[in-house]
Amino acid sequence: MIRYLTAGESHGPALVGILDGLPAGMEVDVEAIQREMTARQGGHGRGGRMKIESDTVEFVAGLRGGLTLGSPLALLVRNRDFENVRGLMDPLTGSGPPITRPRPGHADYAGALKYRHRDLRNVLERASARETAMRVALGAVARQYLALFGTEVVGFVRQIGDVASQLEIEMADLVATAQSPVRCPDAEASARMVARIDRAKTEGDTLGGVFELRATGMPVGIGSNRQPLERLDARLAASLTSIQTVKAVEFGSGISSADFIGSRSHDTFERRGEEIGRGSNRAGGIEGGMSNGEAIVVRVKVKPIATLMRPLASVDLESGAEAPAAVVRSDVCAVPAASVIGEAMLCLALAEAFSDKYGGDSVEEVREHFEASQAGAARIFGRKKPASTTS
Ligand code: EPS
Repeated sequence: MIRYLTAGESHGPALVGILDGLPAGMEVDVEAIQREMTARQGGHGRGGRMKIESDTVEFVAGLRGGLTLGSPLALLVRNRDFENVRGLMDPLTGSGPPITRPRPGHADYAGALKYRHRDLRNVLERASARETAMRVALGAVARQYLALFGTEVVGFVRQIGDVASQLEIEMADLVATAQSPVRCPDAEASARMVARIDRAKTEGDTLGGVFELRATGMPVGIGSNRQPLERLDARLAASLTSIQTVKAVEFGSGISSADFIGSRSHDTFERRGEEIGRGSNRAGGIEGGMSNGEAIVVRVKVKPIATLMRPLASVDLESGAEAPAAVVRSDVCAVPAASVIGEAMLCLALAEAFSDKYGGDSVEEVREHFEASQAGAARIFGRKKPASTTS
């Protein structure tokens, strides 16, 4: 069983992550993890913090000579900004003037009441999306685990504010995505998104948007219909909505399928030689809470960041008087970064679900489970593997 935990405050000494349940003998490519960490830091619309940080992952347990030991993997990412704010955030001596005016849309208000914090900094430090640097590191390891068994995850930005790209997801090119300042492979839309972010910045406002994720090569039958929360779509939705600012996820043509009649909603079966294929992939690769062998396609909707340079109306929790919300350093738009985090969270959730079915103590053992299961299905259904319409 793969599981993980993270800890760390935005301006504390470091972010910490533990990834438990990976098999022994897996080669970890640290440079590949680093590339994803760097991608998360980028994107037009980021604020001043990313000029301070240079997120670097350090392994402190579970790895020897670049191979997993089968023991928990422990990772560390230091916050460079900690040295600049040591007086404020030192674990033993940190203190400072309290923040008391909650930002609408942020964790500030609910967190203050929940934990009985008089200083909103005690809430926002953990709520901050800074924590996602560790998620990306953990997700990058999960991606390497999935890749051993043929699953690949890609993501790109589909929309920023009211500027959308109509690009087909199958056409989303990895190189073009990486080259775009907003991780949108549609060059024309990408330029308009950059201009839209610049305008929002001038106006002291922020922007949300939409990113899209696609996982190919997932074998049939990952997830389960046995219990409600074992369903793969439930697990992926939980993982993706756990990302700060995410407000909605859609599998395949999920939202528009509510408008269709049944005969136009479902993906027909057809014979393709010895294999069984599908006429379309409106289900987004998941039926009955299980992967069906098609590409898993998820669209994720992100609200605008809650910290506005022209702050919204709020109430000072100390004095009780109406006052504008607190203004702290933030980003204008973090949708490009969110798409990198989304890939990581999809990898983590898929790796968890994959290991529930095929898990083992060593990579060899997982491979034996995986290959035996594939061979068993081929024997029973007389075909090698399902044909895919979308990969
Ligand atoms: C972030 C770090 C944060 C913010 C941003 C994302 O750093 P700081 O608060 O020091 O500027 O830039 O977080 C938020 C938008 C938020 O609401 O907390 C990061 O590492 O991604």
